[in-house]
Amino acid sequence: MIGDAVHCAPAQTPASRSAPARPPVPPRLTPYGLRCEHRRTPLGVGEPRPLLSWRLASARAGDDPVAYELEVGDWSSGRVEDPAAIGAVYGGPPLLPRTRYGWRVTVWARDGAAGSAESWFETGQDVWQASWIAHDPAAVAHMDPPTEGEQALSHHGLLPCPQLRTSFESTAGVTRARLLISAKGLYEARVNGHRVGDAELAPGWTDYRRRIQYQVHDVTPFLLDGENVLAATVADGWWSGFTGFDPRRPGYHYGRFPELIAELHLTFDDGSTRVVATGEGWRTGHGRVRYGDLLKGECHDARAETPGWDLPGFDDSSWRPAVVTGDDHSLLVASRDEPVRALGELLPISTVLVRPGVHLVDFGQNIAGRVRLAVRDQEPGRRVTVRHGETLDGEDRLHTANLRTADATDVLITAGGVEEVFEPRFTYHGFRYAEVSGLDRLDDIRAVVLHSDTPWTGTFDCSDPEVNRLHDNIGWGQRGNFVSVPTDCPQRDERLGWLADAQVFLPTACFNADVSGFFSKWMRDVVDAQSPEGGFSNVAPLLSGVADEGAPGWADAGVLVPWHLYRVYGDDRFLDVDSMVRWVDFVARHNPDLIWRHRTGPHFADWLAPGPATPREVLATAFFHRSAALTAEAARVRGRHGEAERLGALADRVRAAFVEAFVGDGGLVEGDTQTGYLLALAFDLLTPEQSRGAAARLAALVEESGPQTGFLGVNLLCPVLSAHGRDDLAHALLRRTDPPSWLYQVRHGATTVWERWDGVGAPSMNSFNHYAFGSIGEWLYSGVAGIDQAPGSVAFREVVIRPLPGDLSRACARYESARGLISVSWHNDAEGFRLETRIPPGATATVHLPGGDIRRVTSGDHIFELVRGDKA
Ligand code: RAM
Repeated sequence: MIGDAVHCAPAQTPASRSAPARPPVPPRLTPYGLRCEHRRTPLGVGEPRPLLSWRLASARAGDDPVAYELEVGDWSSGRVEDPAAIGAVYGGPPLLPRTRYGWRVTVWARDGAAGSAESWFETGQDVWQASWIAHDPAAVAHMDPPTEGEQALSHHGLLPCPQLRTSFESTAGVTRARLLISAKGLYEARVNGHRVGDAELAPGWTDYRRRIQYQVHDVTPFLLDGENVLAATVADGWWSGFTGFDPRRPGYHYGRFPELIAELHLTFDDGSTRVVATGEGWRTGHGRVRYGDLLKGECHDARAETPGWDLPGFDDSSWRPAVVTGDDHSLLVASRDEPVRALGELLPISTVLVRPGVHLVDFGQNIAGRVRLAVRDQEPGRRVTVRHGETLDGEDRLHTANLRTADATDVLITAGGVEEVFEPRFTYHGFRYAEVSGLDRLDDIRAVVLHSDTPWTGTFDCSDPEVNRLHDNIGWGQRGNFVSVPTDCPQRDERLGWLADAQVFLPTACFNADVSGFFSKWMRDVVDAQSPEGGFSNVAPLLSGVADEGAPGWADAGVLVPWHLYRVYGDDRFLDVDSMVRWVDFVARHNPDLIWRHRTGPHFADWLAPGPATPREVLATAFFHRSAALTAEAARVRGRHGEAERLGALADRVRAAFVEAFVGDGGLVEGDTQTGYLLALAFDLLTPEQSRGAAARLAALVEESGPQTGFLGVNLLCPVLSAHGRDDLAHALLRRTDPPSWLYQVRHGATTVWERWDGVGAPSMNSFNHYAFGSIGEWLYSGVAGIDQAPGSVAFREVVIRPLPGDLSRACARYESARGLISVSWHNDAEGFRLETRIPPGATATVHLPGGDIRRVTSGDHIFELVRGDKA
């Protein structure tokens, strides 16, 4: 008997606030999941001609769209015959600033039936009137003698977090209030005592020397008749705090002290308007946050609390005037991404008193975030310390050697009283364990999960619980490392936007979550970091002290990432052809014989490969070819045919140079390493005959020693093996439990993916939450479950369903693609194979059944059964 199809469970943690609940499948063709610039109902859209997009659903098979109409305010696109469309760029008159636009999309099916859906967005502004303000840092020493608690702390020269406030009179009848706000540093804003918005670590990280994002918040419900207060606390953040591994600060990376800029726009019921802006007249003082730093941690002295400071009636006469630091608005841009948010909470799985007054708490999951705890009935002045670690030394001590100089220590000095709740606001840590000292009793503690809000789009489940745990670990690694920028790791003094890590993990990330907005912002960071000569960097945002000339496979992310985003989301504006061309021309200019030897930056080679080293020029030249070929494709898509031809020809010449220099008889690639073969095969550098030889040699190497790749080959291992007919080997790798392997980590208690295959390395270079090796996640969806798209397809218009069961008995995956839901659920046993799949409207699919049977299907639900054995 073949069992019923199993339906994948929804994602296990609330991974987004910006995602609506999935609607039931409508009986007829209907658009849903409407987005403006890849975000749901965004406030503060900066794009003059925003992209408006939608997904499609229908309960009827073959209920495909033929045309759409977009209406925005009074403008209409008219009926546009385009069966492929899932979005269009606004084409009406210039949009007004700070204005809400309702929009509607109508989609017609083949039989003339129409379905429509509505949404809205609000524009931001280009013209500002506010000034940047700050607490005068020179005055801090005089005004705030260190408290007792601070003296006991080593706080690395970090200063108290300034509170800034202004009050203003208003009348009743505010119909609309919008706060446009940003900071050099981090801000948390308040209106009449209410916390504004739910963004954490806002305004996020960019290279602040080039671009500073602002956010817009709806604060209409908070306005009062009479006196009102607009207030904010600011912290150093990435701007002037400890950032990355170079501890020089302040003033080394970006700035010296935090600054705030804000405009509160009020609209009254009589149509009049008023703006309250940062500038002269603001007051500033300090409160409970004695310092807040991303790496060192945060210290609150609850005795220094200034009750009511964010409410009307507070006497701020002892506060100082805020200093106006400038009027330059040229770097302010509207946010392109959803902010970091608190998107889940974990209760401890164990709390143990390990020494008097010291509790060790295990949250059971390695995350990025922070701890919130309640402190009851304490005398004033008690010091409660929370330290964080990913693993333990022995049974009862945090392992902190891998944090390097990130103290990851939060401190509360209690004020006394019935109950105090402590949660830091301007820091985050990578941890599974917390050590809390200073309390005899610990009964209310949780871990708050923070990450950039990227709506979760993928679920995967199969018959091997260890593979499922691996999939979960990959997802947790994604959450913990998508914190404003895609970071390498969330725990140590690094947390940088390394380009290769992002490049190899991106295809996995795109299945797990809708990362279009997140990467639309980060690609701006990547282009901001491009050198005047055209070189992409190693990290983005750029900061001082990190070699900025990009290495092969790192810098190439400037081409590989936008190309993949275009293919997944169908938005060709990801293809910034100018920046891509400048990159390829840069490499070509410095390497006239087309072997990439010069200007390779710090050439990280195949980073952390356990096996024999892949020759550097093999790696580099393979990436050179890949970047040239994809840039040619991108130019073609954007109608830049001259560039397309020129770079296509260059790519051909690089391929020829590669083969000439590095490929021997039978497809042997110089160095004879797994990554050498993987790159040559995946990047299409070989003739069919050479490919056969190379694939056979790759398979032999994998059989001999398991995975031997570092960061630059790991994402290709299983996809290339299965593309060359060795899904048996790909499965063997997936299920392998000896080191190096993915399940070795799972068997050894991993809850995220480790920096090193075996978790063994110099303590200072041994992160337990590094997603690069988690890039096998893509193949769980595209290989094991079998959801992929055809080579020339964009936004899953031509779906490929090709499950690779191996010896698993079942798997299922659901993927909310840019076009709509794609799902697969299959069972495999001695008696037969049964597959259920859903294809979204507007797509067709090729279904590859085990045994070689290939079927073409329309959109809709389909079931296939292969009966084996006696029943055949
Ligand atoms: C390490 C980072 C990152 C890697 C670079 C080369 O320090 O952790 O993962 O891309 O170096």
